[in-house]
Amino acid sequence: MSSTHTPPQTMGQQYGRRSWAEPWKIKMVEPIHMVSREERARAIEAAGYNTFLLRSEDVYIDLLTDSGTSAMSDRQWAGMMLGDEAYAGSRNFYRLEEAVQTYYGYRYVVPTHQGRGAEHLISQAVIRPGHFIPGNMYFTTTRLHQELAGGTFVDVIVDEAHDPTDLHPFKGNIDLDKLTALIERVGAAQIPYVSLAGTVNMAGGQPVSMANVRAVRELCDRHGIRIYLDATRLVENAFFIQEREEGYADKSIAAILKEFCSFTDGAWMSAKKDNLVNIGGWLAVNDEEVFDLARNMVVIYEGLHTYGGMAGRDMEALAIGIEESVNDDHVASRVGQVRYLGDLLTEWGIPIVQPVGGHAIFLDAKRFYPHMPQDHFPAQTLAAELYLDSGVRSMERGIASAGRDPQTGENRYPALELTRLTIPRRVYTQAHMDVVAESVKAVFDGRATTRGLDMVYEPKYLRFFQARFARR
Ligand code: P61
Repeated sequence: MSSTHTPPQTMGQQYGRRSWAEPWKIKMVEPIHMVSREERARAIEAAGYNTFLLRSEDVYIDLLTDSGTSAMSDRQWAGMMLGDEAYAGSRNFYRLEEAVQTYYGYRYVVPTHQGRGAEHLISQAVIRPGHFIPGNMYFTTTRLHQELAGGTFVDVIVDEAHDPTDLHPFKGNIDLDKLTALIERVGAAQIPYVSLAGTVNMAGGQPVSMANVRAVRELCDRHGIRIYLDATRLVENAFFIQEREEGYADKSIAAILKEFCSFTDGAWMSAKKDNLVNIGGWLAVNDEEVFDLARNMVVIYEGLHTYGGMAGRDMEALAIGIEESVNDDHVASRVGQVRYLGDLLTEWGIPIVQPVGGHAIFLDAKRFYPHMPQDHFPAQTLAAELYLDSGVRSMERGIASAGRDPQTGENRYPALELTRLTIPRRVYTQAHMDVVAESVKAVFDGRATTRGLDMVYEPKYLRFFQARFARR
């Protein structure tokens, strides 16, 4: 890996033209269906106005998530044929282990079936009842695993992250004063690790700067606190560092990724995002004792420590996916496509989280529906309206996702009430983005008469996945 590097330029950039294109061509297609307005109305009502409960057959353009929805490359599909389905010691595991060590730089690797499997292992391995876990904004599954292990999550992200209009280039940064205040209040011994995510999903896919992770490392070193990273979308984070942080323009995504990881003690990964596979995950750490614990626990919850819930062929596709994911051209076009949609919506005056992040456009439902109280689920309503308008499926990221405080049982009222249009990697074209943009515009134009929802069924854990709603 060379230390300096000139990111490749598209034909458009080489000649100063406006055009750009994806760095791939399509070899296989999957038909998608247009559904009529009557069918959509029936489907969303049957789904209790929850887009997680729609059948994908009833969806036209699926922007529910970028998780497990990537198109694999021809090389990955070829790799699927090289699966070594041995129960123990599959050669594909060693390929995966080597890929994680090479590109992320950690010493020990434990495979898991997906991200939350790895969150479970790290949380159970190092959190004890009464512990506090500071982090740069919560993520639903991450926080729940920390709570189930007896910990309390404390948000220490910079204030700018909670303001969808603030243009700070690194809204995922940790606020060092907030972290210091927590250390002084509860004592370093009560903090097993800092939970650092790059990029920050719930904040709108916002990045963390290299300067910030370096400073967090220095602070944690002074207090003997570890840093564990949610590396799920760290490749996209590396792109923003390359683009925005001084001294990184001529460094490759791969070099930036590895440097970032070098400031942390380990990471958990939902490989279903950056790593370009439909299923998979891993936990990687430098500490032998933590590794030993996690490797022992993985056999209880996931599978033997050389497959962790994945088939051999899945691990092969993942090893190849890791390598492909750090390709500069790929990352630039991936974030570029998200930005293309964001720029259209911005031009049309539609309120979205700014700056546009790495994996999704987040519509600001509070400003979309200023007449709607948060208890009427504006972001959930907006997701239902978008589906109704065009069969585009999005996801609520607001009060339903935030859930209840485990101590008081009261609803949490997050500052951000967002509807996420999440772009799968290498799947949709610019024409699909145009359809989405026009649909958002149509829903925006009809916003004044839109009424909210009531929650009529509420599961105990991660309620947003299975909750049901009715029109008010
Ligand atoms: C997503 F509505 N994300 O964004 P797993 N860390 C991070 C994630 O984004 C993540 C996981 C850990 C999903 C799927 C999903 O509330 C939800 O492989 C930053 O999904 O187990 C997953 O990784 C967990 C959607 C998860 C949700 C939780 O769409």
